Amino acid sequence: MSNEDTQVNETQVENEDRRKFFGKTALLGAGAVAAPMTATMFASMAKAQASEVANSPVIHPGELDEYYGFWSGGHSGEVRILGIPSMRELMRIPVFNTDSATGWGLTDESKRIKGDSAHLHAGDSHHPHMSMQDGRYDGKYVFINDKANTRVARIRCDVMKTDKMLTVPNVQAIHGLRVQKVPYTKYVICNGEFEIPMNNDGKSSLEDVGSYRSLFNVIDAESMEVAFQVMVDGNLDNTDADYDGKYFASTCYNSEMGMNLGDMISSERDHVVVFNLARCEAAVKAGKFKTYNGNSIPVLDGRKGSKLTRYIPVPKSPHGMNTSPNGKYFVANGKLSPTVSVIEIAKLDDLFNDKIKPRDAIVAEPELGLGPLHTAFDNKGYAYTTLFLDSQIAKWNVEDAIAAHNGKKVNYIRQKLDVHYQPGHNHTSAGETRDADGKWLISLCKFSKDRFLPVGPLRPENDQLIDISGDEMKLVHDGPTFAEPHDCMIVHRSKVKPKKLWPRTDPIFAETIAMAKRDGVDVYTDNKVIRDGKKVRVYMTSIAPTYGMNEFKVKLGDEVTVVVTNLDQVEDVTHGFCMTNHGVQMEIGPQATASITFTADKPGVQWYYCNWFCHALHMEMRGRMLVEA
Ligand code: CUK
Ligand code: CUA
Repeated sequence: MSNEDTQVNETQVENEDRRKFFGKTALLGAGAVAAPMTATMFASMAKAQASEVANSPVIHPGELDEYYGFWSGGHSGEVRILGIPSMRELMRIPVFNTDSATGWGLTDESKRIKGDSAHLHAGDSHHPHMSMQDGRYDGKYVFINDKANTRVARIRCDVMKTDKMLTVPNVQAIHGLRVQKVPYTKYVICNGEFEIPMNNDGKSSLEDVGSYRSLFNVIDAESMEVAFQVMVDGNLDNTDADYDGKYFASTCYNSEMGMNLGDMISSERDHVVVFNLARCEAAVKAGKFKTYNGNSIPVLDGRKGSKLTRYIPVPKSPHGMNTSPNGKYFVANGKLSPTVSVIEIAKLDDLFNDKIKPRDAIVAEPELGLGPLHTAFDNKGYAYTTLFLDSQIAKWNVEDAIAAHNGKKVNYIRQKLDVHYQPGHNHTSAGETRDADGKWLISLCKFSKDRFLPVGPLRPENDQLIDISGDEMKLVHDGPTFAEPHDCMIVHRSKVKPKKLWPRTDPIFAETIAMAKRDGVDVYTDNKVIRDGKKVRVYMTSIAPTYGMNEFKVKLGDEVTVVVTNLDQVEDVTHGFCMTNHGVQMEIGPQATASITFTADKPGVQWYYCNWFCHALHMEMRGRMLVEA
């Protein structure tokens, strides 16, 4: 018996088992009888199984995923980490929301990070994007916008916690957000979507919509301060950066500056604004800017006719903006137009030097289907565009689309795959970097309808995993998610190196430890109560399964700050601190210090307990706050 025969026979055994299963189902269903399998059918099935092994979404128990997926949590305000391709949710990173499990938004450390917006408990996160070195993820930070409250936050990927947050002045509703890719992420770029009067102080005319402006924002990635802003014509939607460190491009969907739907979509064309980074930086240096609203942020004038920007007309109401990973093209997605507009980045120098007209930078405008919103890329010259209205993803060849634009008779569309349903963003593995590998595509579908068990009028979204390693896209997984992933990105696991324990010198709680020092407390050895007028600071350690302090006494009405330092050195041993009936709870990771402040407004015995299961005696890990009236 030849090797091949053996293989076929083994496959045959497997397939015969499967056939019984399928056969029975089929019989129950439609009374159909399974056709006998031929040797060719077996061989092709074996081949199909082999190719599935090469790019399999199946991650067996105990196995690890190849990629980290960073997911926007939409109006939940958070960011989530998924394993790809299993689509298992690995972690949630609270950002703009308040989180009961970790105490994000409740602890003193998180309030310090949230800064002037610490009192806000809601957010709308859309676009998570990782910092880069030379067009490749560097594993350092993930940045995310908050459309609802005009914020940008930074997540530190060594601990997967938010460490900076900024409310962006002079604008309203930060929407599109990306990072500078080359030479490195010096800047985070983002769009102020909703146009408002400059000096929005209620003193100038609110009716004069001609004075409303939308600004492009350039934020220093390290300091998380606004480096400068650029005033534009029209309002801005999505954005992306090139691979040369020269240009940023944003879509504009309301060049009319309409204040209602009819007016917003009245003209046939809107535009893409291209920003020239070197010229903008030079203008800031030369002091060619104005300031508004009483702050000192340089605002450059990039309206039509400016040297800093160029306006490329495209069919009306474009939405997504995506740079191809070979660095050649910006793709603006049509939304109301069935087309996408392909801008050749190499032509932008000539455009800025007035050697060509804006529309000359467009090298293709392929018609893909209804409602193109976002485009992702592989490493083989293919683009994948979500069609919101058609509920499909169109796979198309970029160079063929350019050839067609030049009059050649070629079909640039390779395949349309049904997705379920109404996709917004999509994303390929490492597809927004030079490392695009053409293995996986995610389609973030806004509606799941019939794809899952019904759970009431509110349904989950459906994040679908598609294998793009072969010639044809293959849908391999339906993933229900809660409100509402707008965007995601997929990072190879080799790029991310999270810590197992907190460094005791971590800046996230450095101020808390400094406070302890001022109180003469060593948080690693001491368990002490410090009274400071009506303020009481309670310092305690924790080591499974006990706190360093079993009881402490305060007076009714005291402002109590509890500082817990987790001395456990075993990875994954996180403790919690919960004061019953006070809305007080937080996470204390191994070797971390965390603090929370509340008013002791209930007399008598108030138990505190550990709410992260840490030990066989976890239930016993508790103590009493004795509140004297
Ligand atoms: S947006 Cu939501 S589907 Cu905020 Cu990037 Cu396009
Ligand atoms: Cu410590 Cu549970």
